[in-house]
Amino acid sequence: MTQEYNPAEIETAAQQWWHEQQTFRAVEDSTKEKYYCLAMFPYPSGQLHMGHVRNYTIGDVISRYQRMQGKNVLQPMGWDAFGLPAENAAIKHKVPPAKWTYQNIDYMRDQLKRLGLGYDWKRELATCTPQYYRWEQWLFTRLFKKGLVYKKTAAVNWCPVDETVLANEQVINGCCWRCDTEVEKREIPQWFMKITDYADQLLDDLDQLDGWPEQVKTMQANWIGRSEGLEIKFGLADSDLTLDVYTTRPDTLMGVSYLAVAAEHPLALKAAESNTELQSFIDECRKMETSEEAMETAEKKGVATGVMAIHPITGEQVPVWVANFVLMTYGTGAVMSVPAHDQRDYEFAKKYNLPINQVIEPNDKSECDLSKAAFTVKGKLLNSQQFDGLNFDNAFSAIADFLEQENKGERQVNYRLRDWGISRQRYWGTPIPIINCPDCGAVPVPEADLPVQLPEDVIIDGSGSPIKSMPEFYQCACPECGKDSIRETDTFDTFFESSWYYARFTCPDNEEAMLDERADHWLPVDQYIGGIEHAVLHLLYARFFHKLMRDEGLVSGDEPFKNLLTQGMVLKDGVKMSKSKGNTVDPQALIDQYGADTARLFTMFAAPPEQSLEWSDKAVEGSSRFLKRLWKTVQDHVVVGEIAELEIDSLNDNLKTLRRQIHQTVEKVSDDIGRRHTFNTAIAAIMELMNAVTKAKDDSEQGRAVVQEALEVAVLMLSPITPHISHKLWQVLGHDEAVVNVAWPKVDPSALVQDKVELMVQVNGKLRSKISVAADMSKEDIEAHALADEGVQKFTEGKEVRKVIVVPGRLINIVVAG
Ligand code: ANZ
Ligand code: ZN
Repeated sequence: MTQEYNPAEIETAAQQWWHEQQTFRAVEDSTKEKYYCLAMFPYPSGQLHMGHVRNYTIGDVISRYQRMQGKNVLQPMGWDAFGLPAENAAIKHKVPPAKWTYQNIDYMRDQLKRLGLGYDWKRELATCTPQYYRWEQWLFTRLFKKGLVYKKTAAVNWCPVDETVLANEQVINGCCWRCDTEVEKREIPQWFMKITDYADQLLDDLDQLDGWPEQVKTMQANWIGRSEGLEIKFGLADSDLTLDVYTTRPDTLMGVSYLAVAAEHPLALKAAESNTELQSFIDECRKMETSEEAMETAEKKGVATGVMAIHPITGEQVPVWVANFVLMTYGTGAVMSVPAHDQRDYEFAKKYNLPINQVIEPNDKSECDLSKAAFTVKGKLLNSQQFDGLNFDNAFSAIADFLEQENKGERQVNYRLRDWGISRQRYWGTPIPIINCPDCGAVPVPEADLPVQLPEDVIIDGSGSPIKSMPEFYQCACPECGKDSIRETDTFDTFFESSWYYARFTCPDNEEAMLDERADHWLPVDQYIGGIEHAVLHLLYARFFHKLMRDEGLVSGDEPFKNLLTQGMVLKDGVKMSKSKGNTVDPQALIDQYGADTARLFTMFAAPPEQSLEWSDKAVEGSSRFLKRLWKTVQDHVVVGEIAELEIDSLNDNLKTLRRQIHQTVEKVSDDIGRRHTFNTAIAAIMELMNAVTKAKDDSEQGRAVVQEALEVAVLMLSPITPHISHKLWQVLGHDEAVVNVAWPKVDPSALVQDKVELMVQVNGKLRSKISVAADMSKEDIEAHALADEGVQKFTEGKEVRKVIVVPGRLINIVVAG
C-alpha cells in the first residue's frame, strides 16, 4: 500500500519538526564557516504577494544549499514596519497605524511559515518597535555631535487645504491626492545627513564589490556623479564682484557667448529688483518642477539680466542671462554657455539669437555642421589663440594652470549626490530625537532619555500628524538649560530604518547597545537578495550607514553586502503583477491549492532569478505533476523491498550509464545552485535524471541499487527547493536522519569516467560506420580499429588510404584515393 501525495499533511509535519528541533536557530560558532543570507525584508502591507514568494524562496534555497555545504547559516526575517500605507489604512479603517501594522505582521508571519522558509524566528524584528528605533535615535545623536547631521530650510510639498506636507507619491499631477487642491512648495527647516562627506568612499568602494551586478554599480556611480572640472571666475562690468561658473569643459572657454544663472541665483534676484519681466520669469520658474529630468526635457527659456560679464582670457564682455535649464543646487548655480559645443546652450542661443562660436574641431579635422546641432564630442581646439591645436586633456591642464596663476579659476570636483533629507512631517515613523530650546537651539535628546517613544494610541483623520497637536508629546524641558522647549515632531524617512536592519539581525536582543561583537561575527552579509528598484537609494543608504557605523567603531568591514542578487519582476500576461493593474495572483490560494513545495518549485523553475518571471497556470500544474510523479516513483521503488549494497564493479553498461548521469547531474546542479544561481537549469537537470530513472526499468538487485542512489541524489538536491516533500521522501528512502541535516551529495569521479565511447567513421567525409572503443584507447589503436571495421572496409577495399583523421571522442575520417 503506497500513500498518496498529500502536500498539506507532509508540509505541516515537516514544519512542525523544524520548529521542534529549532533547526534554523543560528548560533555563533567559530568552528564553522559562517554564511549570512538575507532577502530584503517586507513592508507589512497585509499579505504576501508573488514578488515576496520569489524573493524569499531564492533566499531560502541559497541558505539551505549553504547549510548542506556544512556552513553555519544565518537567515533572519523582519518587518520594515513604518511608512505611509499604515496612515492611509488608519484613515480608511479607523484603526491606529500601530494596531493595523501589528495585525498585518501576525498574518504575514504565518504566511512565511507556511512557505517553509528556514528563518531563525528568534531574531525577528519590527522597525516600528522602540527596542529597534531607539538605536537609530542614539546613532543620530552621536552623528549630531560629530557634525554629520545638520538642519537646513528646504522646500516640501504642502497642501493648503489639508494643511499637511505631502510625500512626492502623494502629489498627483501637481495636486493633493486626497482633496485635489493644487500643491504648493513650502520652505521649512529639515534635517539632513551629510552623505556627501562619504561620496568618494561610496564611489571608490564600489570596486570592492565583485559580487554585485555591474548594472547596479554603474547606477550607483552615476547617482554619485563625480565630475572633475574647473570653477571659473568671470568679472562683472562696473563691479568688483565676480560670477563663478562650474564647467567640465574648460577647453571650450574661448567659445563662450553668454553666461546663464539659475532663477534662484542671487545675481538673478538682484537684477530682478529693477526688472519686472525678469521678476515674473523667476516667479514662473519657481512653480516649475525642478527635478533634473523635468529640466532636461522642458523647453529652454530665459531672460537677459542686463548685467555684462568679462571673459577671463579675452577681456571681452558677454551677457548674463537667467535660464530655466540651470540648477541652483549644482556646481555654483551658474554656467558659461558655449552654444557650439553644448546642446542646451545651442538651443537657447538659437532661440535668443546669441552667437555660436566654434572652438573645437573633430580630431580628424573634418568639417562639422553647426547648422542643426552642437558638436559635443571632445576634439582639438581652434579659434582659441595660444591654445589652438591642443586636445581635451592638454587644453584642460593648460587653461586650468593659466587661470589658477591669474587667480581667476580653480580645479574643482563636483558630485551629483546631494545630502540626504531625512525629515518627514508624517506620524508613523521614528521621532527625530531633538529638542528645540529657545536659548540653546537644537539639542539632542540625552542618551538616558532615549528612546523618544512614538505614542501609538492615536486617531488619524488625515489632517496631518497627530503628535503635532499633542502637547503631552512635544512639550518638554531643554536638557541643557531646563527652559520650556519643543520636541521635534517630525519623523525619520523610513529609509533610515532599512539602512541598518541587516546589522541588527546579528544581535536583535541586545538592550544595552546598538550592535555588539556578533555583528563582526556575521557581517558582511554573504548574499543579499532583493529587487532592482532598490539599486540606488536603499543600497546606497545602507552602504552609507555601514561606513557611519564603522567610523563609530560598531562594525569593522567597509561594506555591508558581499554579494548581491537582484531578482526580476513577476509578470502576468507580460505586465508587472500589481494591485493597481488588478492582475495579481494570490500566493495564499496557490499554496492552499497545491502546497508550498509546488509554489516554490514553480517560482524557481519558471525563470533564472535575475529575469522576469511570467505567471503561468500551466507551469504551476506542471510543477505539481512533477512532484506527484517524484512521490510515486519513490513509493513504487521502496515498496518492492530491501535495497542491496551497490557493487560498482559489477554494473552492466546500462547501469554504468545511469550512474554516470547521476553524477553528471550532481556536478551540474552543484554548479548551477552554488555558483551560477540558475535554479531553473538545476531543476531541469534533476527532472531529466528522474526521466532516466523511469526509463531504466531494471528490477535486478543492482538495478534497484543504482535507482536508489539516483532517487537519494534527486531528493537531496531538491531539498533546498522543495524541502517538505524531500523531508518525507528521505525518510521513505530509509533514512533516520532528517534530510535538512544531510550533506550535499558529492560527485563520484569514477562514475564520470566513460569506459567506452562510440565514434562515427567517415570515408571521404561520408558516414559509413560506427565503432565502440575503450575511452582511453590511443590514436593509433583507434585508427587500426576503424580500418579493420567491416562496414568501413566495403568503401576502402582496394583503395589507397591517404590519411586518417581522428577527432577524439567524436569521429574518424578516412581519406582514400579515387
Ligand atoms: C561649459 C560647457 C561647454 C559645458 C560644453 C558642457 C559642454 P557634469 O558633467 O554633470 O558635472 N553645468 C554646470 N553647472 C550647472 C548647473 N548648475 N545647471 C545646469 N548645468 C550646469 O556637467 C557639468 C557641465 O554642466 C558644465 O560644463 C556646465 O556646462 C553644466 F561644450 O560648461 B559645461
Ligand atoms: Zn536650552
